[in-house]
Amino acid sequence: MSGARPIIVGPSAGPEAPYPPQMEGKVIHGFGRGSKELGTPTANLPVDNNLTPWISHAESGVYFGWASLRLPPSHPNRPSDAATDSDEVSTEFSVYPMVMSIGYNKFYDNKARSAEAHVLQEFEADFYGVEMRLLILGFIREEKDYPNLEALIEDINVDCEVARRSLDREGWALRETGKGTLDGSWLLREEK
Ligand code: ADP
Ligand code: RBF
Ligand code: MG
Repeated sequence: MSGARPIIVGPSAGPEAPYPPQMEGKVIHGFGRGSKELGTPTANLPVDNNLTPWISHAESGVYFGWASLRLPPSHPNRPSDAATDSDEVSTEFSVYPMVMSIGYNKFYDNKARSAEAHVLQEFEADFYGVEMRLLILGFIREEKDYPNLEALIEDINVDCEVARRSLDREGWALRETGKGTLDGSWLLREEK
């Protein structure tokens, strides 16, 4: 047992320095270990120390924040009012809460660092290759090793709940959604 964990993290007024770092890229295939079967699929982004210098010295662990996806018109979960250009390319990002893991997946003893985000929303289809942006607002816990898969899943489920509750406060909401004060304009910017 890992003992009781806080159900909310970060000050209620909103994220504190050094947050928010950000990263973006096209969703790649991960290790295919079936996080989806565990109930928490994770959209993996390439880790590039040149594009995101902060990541090389970020603590390995679980982070949370807002994600945006530029879902193509063919994707079943694309908002119906989203615009497309003449080539049927999506020009709009949609925003979702997310929880993510940055690290070596101690449980699996990976040699390369990975960054993978579980978007807190159900999707009816995969979105490999889609552009994803992550605005990282806070740290939940350090990366751990586990005696078994069930213990890892249990902690991941708590992480999702902590992320949801922590983001569900005015100081952590995005101005763009009309609910908060945080600047999330980068998540929606339309440059290609
Ligand atoms: P992989 O090892 O290739 O990353 P996963 O089992 O982690 O495989 O599944 C990840 C894929 O599942 C993502 O790339 C995305 O296309 C899809 N997916 C569906 N729902 C979600 C979600 N809520 N959050 C993240 N990815 C999701
Ligand atoms: N892997 C670990 O080895 N240790 C962890 O503490 C850990 N925490 C995670 C927390 C969250 C919210 C998520 C989405 C993943 C986490 N992982 C962790 C990564 C997990 O091992 C990985 O998603 C699966 O191995 C599939 O690649
Ligand atoms: Mg994954």
